[in-house]
Amino acid sequence: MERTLIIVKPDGVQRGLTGEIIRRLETPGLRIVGMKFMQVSRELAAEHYKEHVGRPFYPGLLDYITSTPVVVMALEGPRAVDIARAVIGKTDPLDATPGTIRSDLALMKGRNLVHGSDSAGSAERELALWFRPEELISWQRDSERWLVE
Ligand code: IDP
Ligand code: MG
Repeated sequence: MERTLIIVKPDGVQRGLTGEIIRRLETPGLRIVGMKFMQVSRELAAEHYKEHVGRPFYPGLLDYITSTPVVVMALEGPRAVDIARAVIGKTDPLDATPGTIRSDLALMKGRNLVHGSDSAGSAERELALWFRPEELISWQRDSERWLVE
């Protein structure tokens, strides 16, 4: 089992796509183990996106992610990081495979609706950044044996 951090970015919340995005991630079998609705501080945004400091899009990225509230989730499942990235699609909606969230619902990199951790290491770092340990809840779902062999 693995956990990943998902953010429905401000454009997702503003466009009323929160439910649609959760549905696309939850339906394949990923399980919600943490979720909150929050306004992101500049400090948290900068820490989350620190690998992109110095890139031309970085200031705009911080403005975007801190503009209006987001929904942040921790999802759990086998290979959760890669499964979520597959459902989300490539960074640029034009490169994303049809059927993915970004291909189906977004137009450009700077408004691509959703964040998903890109590796197990990033997931661990990001989950610790966005959630206190007690906000992540381990639980079992009765349908598990029909999703995981
Ligand atoms: P990812 O979200 O697919 O992992 P990253 O390369 O890690 O993509 O970039 C983080 C975020 O920064 C992207 O999701 C997107 O919101 C934004 N971003 C990346 N490249 C650009 C760009 O060229 N223009 C505008 N925004 C960008
Ligand atoms: Mg990334």
